[in-house]
Amino acid sequence: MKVLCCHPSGLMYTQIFLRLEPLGVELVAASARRAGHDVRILDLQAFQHADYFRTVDEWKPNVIVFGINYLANIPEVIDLAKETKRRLPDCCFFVGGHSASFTAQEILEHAAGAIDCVAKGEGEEITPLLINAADDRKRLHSLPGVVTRDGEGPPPKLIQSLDDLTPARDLLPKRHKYFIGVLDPAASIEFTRGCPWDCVFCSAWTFYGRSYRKASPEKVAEELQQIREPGVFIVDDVAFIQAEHGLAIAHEIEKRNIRKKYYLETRGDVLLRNKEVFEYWKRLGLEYMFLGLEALDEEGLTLHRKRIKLSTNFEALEFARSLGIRVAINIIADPDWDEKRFAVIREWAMSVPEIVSVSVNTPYPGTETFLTESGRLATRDYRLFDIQHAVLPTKLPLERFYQELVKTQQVLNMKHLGITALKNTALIAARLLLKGQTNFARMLWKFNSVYHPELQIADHRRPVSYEMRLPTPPANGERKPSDLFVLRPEPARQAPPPS
Ligand code: B12
Ligand code: SF4
Repeated sequence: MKVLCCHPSGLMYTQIFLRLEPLGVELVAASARRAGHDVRILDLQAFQHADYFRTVDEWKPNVIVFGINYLANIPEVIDLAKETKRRLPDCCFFVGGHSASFTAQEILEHAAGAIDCVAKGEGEEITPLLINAADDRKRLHSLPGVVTRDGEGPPPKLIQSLDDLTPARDLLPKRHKYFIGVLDPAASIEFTRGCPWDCVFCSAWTFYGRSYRKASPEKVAEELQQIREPGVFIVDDVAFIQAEHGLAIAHEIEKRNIRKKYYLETRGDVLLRNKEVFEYWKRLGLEYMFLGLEALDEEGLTLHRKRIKLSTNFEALEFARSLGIRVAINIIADPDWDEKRFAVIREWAMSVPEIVSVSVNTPYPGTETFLTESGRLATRDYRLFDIQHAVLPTKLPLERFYQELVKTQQVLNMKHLGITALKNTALIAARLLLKGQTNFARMLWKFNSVYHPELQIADHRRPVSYEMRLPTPPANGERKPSDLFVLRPEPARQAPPPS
């Protein structure tokens, strides 16, 4: 069978700061290829819709799979499915991925028959079974995790091992398009899957049922050895939770003399607990680190259930500085912030050397806040659920809120493009341009054309074709966090609760 594996377009964030290879779609493609199919990948972060339809018209795939990790991409994929079925009525159109798993029923309803099924959970083992059922679509909803308009199969299962499959990086065209800041070009890699914490605004832990799994250090090192890009983005939610795993990977890398520059995301408490791991990784090429600080007060941290003290976060920043690692941090802006609150954040952010970004508190399906806050939603337009728009009522008039938000983002962006920074930045940009890498240089002057209060407001005024479904109250009136889980590991595979 001819199988086309796709990732939808990039959101606001990817137009400026980074664009990364779609690892999940590459794994799905690898499993289809291993099953003997003729597979192509098309990533709409790097291609246009016109390219997609050209492939559909000319290559005529039997099966198209889309990975939807981001809610904001749901309307785009539904519209693509409808047009695909108009051009190629016999083709099977399957959808999976993080956000699709939390919204399977409603996606199928909106698509009105254009999407044959949504597969919840991990794609590696289910994909070949989906493709096999393409000739007899009535069988689809008997498969684990698969939802069709006719019914739903048994619950999805965790895959046996993270070592079993390598992402089909070789099938991804235009690899030079993927970058994060000065790591241009950059590939991505996964060391572990899942997160043992349970922050109320996050769906990473609910998707994996609070499980935590590791790839073997040998497999990781083998993959790194095959990666051609000099920069590597480690996609783990929280890197190096278990020191021995981080150290074992580091040993393998050193043994094989692999030289790369790395970016990772972790938590302040993990950084402080496993200092030796981060020191080792600094020596191996760890350049950038993202710390999800989220709030600058104890009350905010408690509300987000970050399970960390403010003082720990600040101590972690000190430690990262002492290592000479460039740190990016995120603060969650609440829709009830006023001018004063934004000003406090700007002042603080200007006083620290880190790269600070601000996102907007967004309750989305799969999170606990979606259950508690969705009654207050000011919009149910999926496209606005990208944590850059306000979907809850703002205390300030919406225009004022966006003016403050964008002003804050602008100030923080300029902070890194100040005179000295600009000089260094220009040198880096020139070096990359000489190598033919233009992503970083382009990003430098694009900010104002993407982040603008009027553009944000205009996004709210677009006609809405598909509206997000609100959660239904539980049958017995009681809700447990595990009701949110997509994957439900046996207790033995669940991660121990964080201390
Ligand atoms: C790496 C990452 C990124 C990377 C992007 C990677 C990429 N190009 O896809 C970067 C840093 C760019 C990023 C940015 C953003 N991210 Co992000 N990101 C992640 C993260 C940490 C891991 C994703 C990943 O690569 N995992 C590893 C791969 C192997 O897994 P996977 O992609 O999920 O694929 C598996 C399954 O989903 C499934 N699958 C996937 N596709 C398909 C298709 C079919 C047919 C089937 C059957 C199965 C299937 O099988 C795969 C293998 O098991 C997740 C959290 C998480 N743990 O999932 C958040 C997450 C997906 N991101 C999130 C958010 C909010 C964002 C941003 C909007 C943030 C922002 N500041 O703007 C932006 C949007 C960027 C955009 N796409 O335009 C949210 C999603 C929220 C939502 N519901 O929409 C998540 C869940 C994090 C969270 N805290 O809740 N992100
Ligand atoms: S620690 Fe990070 S990945 Fe884990 S639940 Fe909290 S925000 Fe999500």
